[in-house]
Amino acid sequence: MRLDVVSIFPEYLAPLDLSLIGKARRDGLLDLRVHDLRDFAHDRHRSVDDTPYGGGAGMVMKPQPWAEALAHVAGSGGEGAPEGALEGGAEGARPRLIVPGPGGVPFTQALARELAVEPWLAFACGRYEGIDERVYEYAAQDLGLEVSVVSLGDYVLNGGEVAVLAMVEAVARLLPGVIGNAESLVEESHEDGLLEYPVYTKPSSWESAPGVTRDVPSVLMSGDHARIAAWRHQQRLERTATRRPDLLHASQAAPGAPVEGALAAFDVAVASPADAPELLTLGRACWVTEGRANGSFDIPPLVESLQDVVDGLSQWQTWTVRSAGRLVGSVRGRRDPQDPSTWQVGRLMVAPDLQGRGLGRALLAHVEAAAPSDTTTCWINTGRGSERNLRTYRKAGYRAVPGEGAYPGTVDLTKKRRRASVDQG
Ligand code: JCQ
Repeated sequence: MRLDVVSIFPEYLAPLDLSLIGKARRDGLLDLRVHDLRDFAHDRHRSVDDTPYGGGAGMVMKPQPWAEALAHVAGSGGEGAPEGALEGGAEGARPRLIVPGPGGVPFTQALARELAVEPWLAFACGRYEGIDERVYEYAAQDLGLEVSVVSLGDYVLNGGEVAVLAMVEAVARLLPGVIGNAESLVEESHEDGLLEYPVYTKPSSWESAPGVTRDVPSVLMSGDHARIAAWRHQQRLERTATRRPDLLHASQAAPGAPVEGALAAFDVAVASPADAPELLTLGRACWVTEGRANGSFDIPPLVESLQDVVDGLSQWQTWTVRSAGRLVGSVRGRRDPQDPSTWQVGRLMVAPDLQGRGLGRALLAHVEAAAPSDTTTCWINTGRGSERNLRTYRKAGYRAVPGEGAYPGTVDLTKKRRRASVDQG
């Protein structure tokens, strides 16, 4: 992935040389380039700010240095990128522009996942009272960039640099290979809408002061894995209720998507790598029917490995549907890496014993509702012989694309999205 950062304090970004992010850069997984905005200010004092029209406190960042800096970054797609660092295809490539600011859309784990599948991101660090509004128009209209103002939270910083450090770390750690141990991405807060349970390590009895011992909760020493799982889940619920009651509302559990009628009786959550084994198993159970209907069992969900499922979770936004803890359905969506205007839907599955109750249709609506507002098309693929799926998709407004689908023996179906709103601050 390529990352460009423009700032008047390039030294502020020095921490990105450290730790796992620094290693990812040295390993060639991250091509991170920091630019000094003042290099694009040509007056004697290299000034980047001026007083606001209309009056008011403070200073505003001038349009000209920003326009030149962004044009310089956006026009540098072809050069210097190590092999594979810019998967988007060098020449016509354009970065997605992120401008940290208190007036932006919230930065969430879901947005981090969305950004992690982009080949190229550029960050513009504002200061003072902000950047002249015409810079945003210029970046979008003249440079052809998708511009998103993004907020870390409801507080004010002196500039965007610290926000960029946080966003780059949250995005880069999702890239394959940046965190060596894929297990580290398992069971994390904000992946399924609940805060994490408390953790303990040795010693089991710790003398925190002379004569004062603090013990690890005995359930964790019991070796009873079912009891441990139940205790941890209870801890997560209690913590979430105390610290983040806002997360307990259903609409927050699966960001961006209302839970459709048929799903109301089920628990819908964002999938985490901990769900991978069950997803693999449910996929096998569901796609055997497809294999039979299409005369071939050589189809991805039937032949993929557990690792493939884990990898899929970092490339796609995946949702799980559970009934009393049992995984009974799933679906996933992502921006088409080849065509960012398309929202790809995949692995739509419902446990065989619960099919025919509208769950599949509801899951389809759920993943469609999570499509980024700037995507114009929903895309799905199924076997030519999968008549039941084809009927469901037709009913949902999908039409077959003439010719062979993405895989031999399959058909692609697309549906135009109704444009909701534009997510620019
Ligand atoms: C980010 N929450 C707060 C400060 C101006 C774009 O112009 C400006 C940007 C900043 C930095 O961002 C924040 C922030 N998330 O303050 C001033």
